[in-house]
Amino acid sequence: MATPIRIAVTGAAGQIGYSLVFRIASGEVFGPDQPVIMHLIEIPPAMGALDGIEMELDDCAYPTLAGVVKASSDDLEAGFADCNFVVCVGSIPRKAGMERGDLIRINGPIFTSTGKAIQAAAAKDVRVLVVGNPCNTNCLIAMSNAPDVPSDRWFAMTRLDENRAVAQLAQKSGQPVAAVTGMAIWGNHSATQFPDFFNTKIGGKSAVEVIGDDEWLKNDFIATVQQRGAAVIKARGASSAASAANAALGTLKSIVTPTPAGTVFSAAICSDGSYGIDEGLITSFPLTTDGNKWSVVQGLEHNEFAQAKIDATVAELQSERDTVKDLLA
Ligand code: NAX
Repeated sequence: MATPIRIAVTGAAGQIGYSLVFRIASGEVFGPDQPVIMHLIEIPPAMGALDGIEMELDDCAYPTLAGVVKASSDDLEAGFADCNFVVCVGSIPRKAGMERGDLIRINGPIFTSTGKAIQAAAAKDVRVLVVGNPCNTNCLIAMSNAPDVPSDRWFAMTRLDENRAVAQLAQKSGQPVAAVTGMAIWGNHSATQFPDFFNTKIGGKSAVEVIGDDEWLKNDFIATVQQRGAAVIKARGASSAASAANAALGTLKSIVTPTPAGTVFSAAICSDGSYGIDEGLITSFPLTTDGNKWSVVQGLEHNEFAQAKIDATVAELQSERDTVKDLLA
């Protein structure tokens, strides 16, 4: 029997958590022969809800689930103890009238303590995925407060944006989603993100040629992807949850599995300076991995339109970094 992998999920009793923890426990990420121990973390008032989730996990009788650890956000070190993966979902959602800068200042402090506790208690091989918004900058704060954890172990989630973009292109072209390859999100998980359709293929051909409508791609497509979260809230009365959990699962699978030839995946990582983007900024890029070490896909060309989009989203990330300067160690 393999040694269990320990995986912590903060905000485990929230909407995304409720979908995510069951799918991880079921073996969907690490496979049917790899036991997992779930570490569920919540704020003190939600600990009762975690008891219910633990009961339901028991009642799934997953052969892959080797244990459950519950911890309160007041004792993050207990929550992260020996964890190989930490998925940071827990944060305060944006409320009506709140500016993005307010949200950054409210959630930022959660991530200073998260970073410190990860450094103090997690396993030496820990990898961290930040989902809670603003996820790029929250990830930057946590990483900077855990200087002993190598910078290539930190990820912020832009996979939901990638999946949304792939689905839109598949629908517009009338082809299956599997025909869409090379789609990557650049920059911030926000309304400035750039889904790079210029370097995307549909059925092996340039997406621009297959779609044959530059105006749709430059305007409707980008806007639909950027505004999809708001559209889901409007329709459902609640923010994306099942699709967000699915994207978190997809990100975890992509970072532990060698990337199939001819494909890429998106995640925000600590920029290595590729494409002139500030080293150290948590920025979404097209990535590949051998299952252990990721690399940014090199040699992609950006025309003036694409470069302007990338510059704008990077400028937003730089300004978010300035907003939280005092939280960076
Ligand atoms: P919910 O409000 O349903 O759940 C959040 C949970 O986190 C709650 O149960 C709350 O008690 C808990 N929590 C709050 N502070 C905590 C702390 N300090 N430690 C541990 N737990 C804490 O929100 P949900 O819909 O699950 O969304 C969670 C986060 O994901 C939000 O920040 C949201 O903006 C973000 N999202 C990120 C996406 C992405 O693509 N990166 C997409 C979906 C989602 O909007």
